[in-house]
Parts: sequence; structure tokens; C-alpha cells
Amino acid sequence: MKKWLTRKLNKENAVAVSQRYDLPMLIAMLLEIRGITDDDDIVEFLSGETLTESPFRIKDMDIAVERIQAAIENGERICIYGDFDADGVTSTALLYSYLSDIGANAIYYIPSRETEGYGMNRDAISRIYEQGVTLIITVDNGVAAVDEVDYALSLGIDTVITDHHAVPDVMPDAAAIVDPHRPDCDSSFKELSGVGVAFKLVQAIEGEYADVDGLLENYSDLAAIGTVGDIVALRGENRVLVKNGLRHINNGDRAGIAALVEEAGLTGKTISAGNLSFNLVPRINAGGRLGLSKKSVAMLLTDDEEYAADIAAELSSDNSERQQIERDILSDIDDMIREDPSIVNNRIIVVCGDGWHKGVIGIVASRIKEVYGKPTIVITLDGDICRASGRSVDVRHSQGEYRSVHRADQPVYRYSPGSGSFAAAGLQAQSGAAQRRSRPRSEPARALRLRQPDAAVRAVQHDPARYSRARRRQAPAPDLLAR
Ligand SMILES: [Mn+2]
Repeated sequence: MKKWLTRKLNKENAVAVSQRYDLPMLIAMLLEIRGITDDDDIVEFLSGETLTESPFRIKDMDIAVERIQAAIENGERICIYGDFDADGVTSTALLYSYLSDIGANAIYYIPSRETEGYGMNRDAISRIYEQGVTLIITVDNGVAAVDEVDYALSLGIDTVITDHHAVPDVMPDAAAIVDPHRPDCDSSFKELSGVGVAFKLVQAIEGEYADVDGLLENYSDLAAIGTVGDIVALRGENRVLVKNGLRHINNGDRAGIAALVEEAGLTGKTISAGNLSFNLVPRINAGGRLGLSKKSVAMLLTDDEEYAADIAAELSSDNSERQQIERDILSDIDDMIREDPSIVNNRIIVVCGDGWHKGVIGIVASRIKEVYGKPTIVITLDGDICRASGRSVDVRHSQGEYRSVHRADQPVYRYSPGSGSFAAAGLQAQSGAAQRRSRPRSEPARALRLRQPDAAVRAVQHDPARYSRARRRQAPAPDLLAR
């Protein structure tokens, strides 16, 4: 079960902050508990109206801007290479919208979640090459694409990477790599989402004296959705983006977002960050799971209200379909746990099923992790390919988890690490090893799963004490399906 550790409150500090900033005591106490105690942090947290740090503090930003400006001046064709989740879709829409507004020759590409998976791949680069592209700008991905960037270069395509995922030991040989997690990057705010980094890139292209408030007016709605979608901390620059973005979303400024709001039944209500997270982001993410991410980008770019409404409706029906698929898998897993409670007694929960929809196993893992408070890996088998998605309570665990799976299951075809602050991992591998790992440990449970009830009874009769002890230790199972 989940164990909560509560942070001690230093009441004296809270009283001082309350007096100094003329704040209600409750707010001062919350600031104290959240560790927002420096004067600079408090002022930033309380105001949060605009971005104050120069985007050029992020490593390689100057090189990225130089390469992009050269491309614009020379009329080179630029491809924005995005991702299919809410962060990737909004990053793509933001950068595409900006670049085409300033007259760049830009296109965008989002890999199919179903057939290509996360990140750059050679086939996609070949197709991009055929369209005459000489510069790829990645958003929300790319920092680990060593081979793909080399391949692009062999076709005469430069790559500028903008990303916010953890930086691997060996980075791609790209023209520029803009990622606040680079160890040699001295920007002060590290928790930007992909769209946050894309926003900072736009700010940088506008130059040192950019009209930041104007940019916030144009793009913070997109930035808010991607930022909330990636579950990064809503403080610092993220808070500025979300706060401004919510204002514009509530004004109904963008047809595509207004259409999503309408589909969610929220028209006329004040949209909060919670609404973004529970009502808008899942619809955009569902688009990725069911092959509609390109349409999501189009929805966010269009001024045509009817076109936007059509796509929003399509995304929403897919969202309810996805929820049903998710409920079915959770109910399978619930049965498995009731049959063999030892599954949830392990340090890491591993469950495995045949033909579970690979697009939702991440959400399922996240739900199990939430209920049991333990790192969880959900594996789905499709013929002899198995795909897994893991969610951890902490990114350090997530990485360890990934490593141990990596060792167990050879060969791993693709692995997509979680971002710096979102403890997630996914991988794809040949089955066999994974099947062995996910097999329930107890003998009767194993026999039951093989549909050999006699063998199960024999195993219990052989050592009744063992299994009755296991039963007694087990607390009543929480309901995975309860919302
Ligand atoms: Mn992201």
C-alpha cells in the first residue's frame, strides 16, 4: 500500500513569510511546506506573469537559432519532428505556427504511435528527405536519436534537437542540442516540458529583446496544455506558461481548443489546470493512441471552427473507446490479483496479458501504481512480440526497473525513457523471457492459470499452511476500477 510521509512545517518561518508578504497564513504555510522559502522563489511564485530568464541561458540555444535563421533566409525546407502525445502535439503546433507565420518553409511530421513508436526513425527520415527537407527540428524528442541523426546527416539533412528528456551519455551529432537536462546547461529552470522548450526556442529566435508577453498571448494556450499533459511541476516557468495559457483558453482564443472544451461539456465554465489534465489532455492523447495526432495538430492550427469541431468530436469518441479498453484490461488484472494476491506483494508489480491494447498499457500501469503505490510493469503479448510499459513512484526506481527488465529480456527493440520528472518507461522485446518473469510465483496460481485445477488443489493440499499464511497476510484488495 501507499505510505505517505508528511513534511514537517516550520511554523515560525511561515508566520514570518505571512507577515513579510501580507499573505493569509494558510498560503504562507503551503509555501513553506513546498519548500518555496527563498525570497526570489516566493516573489516568482506569487507573481508568475512573465518569463524573465533569457532563453539563451539554455545550452546550444544560440547555435540552434543561428542554424534556423540561416534556413529561413536561404528558403530551406524545415521539418518539425514531433511526438504523438499532448506535449508533442502542442510543441509541433506551436513551432509550426510560429515558423510559418514568420515566412519559413515549414512542414511537420509526427510518427505513428502504432507503427513507428516514439522518436525519430529511418523510414520517416527517408520520407522527409524525399520532400526536400534540409533541416529537421525535433520537439519533445531526439536527445537519444544518435543513429537517426547520423542517417539524416548522410542525406544532407541537419538536425536541431529540442527536447526535455533525460540526456544519455552519448548524444547525437546534431547541429545543436537544446535540452535543459544537459549537464553543461546552466539555465536555472530544468522542469520545462517539450512545449516549454519549444516556447523558449521561439523566444530565442525573436531575439534577446523579444516581446515575451506577445508570445505568451499567441502561444501560451498550447504551452499550457503540453505542460499539464507531461505532468511536470507547476512552478517557475511552467506556472507562468499555464497561468497565461488558461487565461487565453478561457477567452476561447483558439478554435481547436474551444472545440475540445465544447466536447468536454465545459463551455461557459472557467477552465482550470485540472480541466486541462482530465478533460483536454486525454482527448489529445487518445488521438495519438488511435492514429489521429496529425489531425490534432491540424485542429490546433485551424481557424475554421467547423473543421476544429469535427476533429474534436473524433478525438472525444476515441477517448471513450479508449476508456472502455482500459477498464476491460483493469478488470482482467483485478481478477488476476484476486486469484493470486502474491502479485502485489512483490516489490515491483509485473502483470502480463495476451493481446492487451498496447496503446493503453501505460495508463493501466499508472493506475495500478497509483492504487498499490509500487512500481508497475504491464506487459502485453502479441504473437511472439511483447511490449511493456512501466510506471514508477520515482524516476530513480523507474530507471532501475528499466535496467532490470533490459537485462532479463533480450533483445530489446525499442526503449523510450521517461522524461526527467515523469517516471515512465516503455519497451518492446521478443517474448519468452518476459513470459517467464510475469508468471505468478505461487504454484497453485500457476496451475490455475494453466487451467489445471486438480494440480492447484494438490499443491495447496501438499502445503496448506503456506497458502493460508499467504491469505492471512493479504489485506483486502483495493478496487482497481474504483474512480
Ligand atoms: Mn514531453
